[in-house]
Amino acid sequence: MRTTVGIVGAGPAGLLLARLLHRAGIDAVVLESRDRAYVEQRQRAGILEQGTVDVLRAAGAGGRMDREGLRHDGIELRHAGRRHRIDFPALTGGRSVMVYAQTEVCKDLIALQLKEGGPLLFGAEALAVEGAEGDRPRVRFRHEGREDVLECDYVVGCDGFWGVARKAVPAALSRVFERTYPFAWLGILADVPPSHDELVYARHDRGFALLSMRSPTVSRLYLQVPAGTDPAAWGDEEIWDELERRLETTDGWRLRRGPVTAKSVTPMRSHVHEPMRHGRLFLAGDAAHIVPPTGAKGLNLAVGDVVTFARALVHLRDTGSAALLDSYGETCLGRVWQAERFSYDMTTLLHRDPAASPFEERLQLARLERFATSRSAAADLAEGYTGFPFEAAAPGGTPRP
Ligand code: RFL
Ligand code: PHB
Repeated sequence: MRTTVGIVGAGPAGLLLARLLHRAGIDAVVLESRDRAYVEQRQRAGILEQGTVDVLRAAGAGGRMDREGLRHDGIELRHAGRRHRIDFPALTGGRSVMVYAQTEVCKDLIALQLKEGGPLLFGAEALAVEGAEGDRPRVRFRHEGREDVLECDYVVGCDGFWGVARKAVPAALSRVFERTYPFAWLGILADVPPSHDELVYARHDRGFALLSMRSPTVSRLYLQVPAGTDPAAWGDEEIWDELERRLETTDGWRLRRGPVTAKSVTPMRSHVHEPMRHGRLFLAGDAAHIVPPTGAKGLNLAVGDVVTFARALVHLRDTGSAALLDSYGETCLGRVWQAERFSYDMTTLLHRDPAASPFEERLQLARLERFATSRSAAADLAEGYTGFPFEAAAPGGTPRP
């Protein structure tokens, strides 16, 4: 098999990249190790930044998102029983976010790819990326019990944190920047209308809690739990009781309970692999970087990476200049590190660190108080949450998608 761009992984990064390249008239083949149902059901992100929404629309993949997604103009911060709303449009000159689940983004992109795009092979596991330093990089993969080779001009590793693409960067050239946290998130999906019309991020002495949603009838909620917690150790009523305690306010707000339809535990990690490019291999999304979910940034970063790659390749085709491809890593990493900083700040602002000293706990409360009293502190949070514009990180004012 031969193609221009070999894409490893059909998560949001790989699927959107395939769509952007198809629209630009560039051939690509997507290899995905899991089956379609698994990829479409995997519960993950829920928040799309304004820039992500714009990119999906421009790629002709925004129809259902615009019909079913929920535009959110703010979030609520809670602590000590009090609530403080962060008003995004007022603080950012009109920006907002969209609640539209990653599962739905993936379903929409898969349907488009199968209908209009190039090959997307499910059950095709990449075994290794080879020859990245030369002109003809290859992906060795296994599909339907047979080993095969995909020959490419470029390979983009969109295969997530546990993928194989990153391993093709020689260890001597790789640098990893990492932090793990002593806590995780226990997440549930529940068939009950959300108890608030915007997301609620709560800091409590017993730990962090998040109220989110998937639709007007489905709630998504999270609890901070110790790292390594077994989700089966938590009964449904126990989860609701704990959510109620941590989300409680002094003004009579009530949490609605309903049947729990899914339960899982997500570890928390910050991780950046540099460089994001080695020869003709480019890393994108979780394959190159992980953020803790408190900032709702992971999917949006993946989108930023593949937009940068697609633009750079189109620029090369149209002008003969490889300048944008050469600056791919630098362009992406500027935005990645801003998102790492924001996600770290949100995480340390809202979680209860079992090792924190009383001094550090007082500082955490003082940081929270700032959002209620300082417009510039609130504006900084709103800017980070609604997203760092894709073009701001690009050298020389790169054109929009
Ligand atoms: P993915 O989604 O992990 O997709 C990688 C794909 O590659 C496949 N794969 C392979 N295919 C072929 N050969 C191999 N050898 C392969 N190895 C792996 C995998 O099967 C998979 O299909 O990475 P991608 O595309 O970079 O997308 C990243 C996002 O999924 C991730 O950053 C977000 O889900 C993170 N995240 C959130 N991001 C947000 O922007 N907003 C949020 O609100 C948000 N909430 C979350 C989150 C992640 C969470 N978890 C579970 C980690 C909430 C949670 C709880
Ligand atoms: C979600 O709805 O899954 C979600 C929302 C916001 C976050 C993380 C996850 O920060």
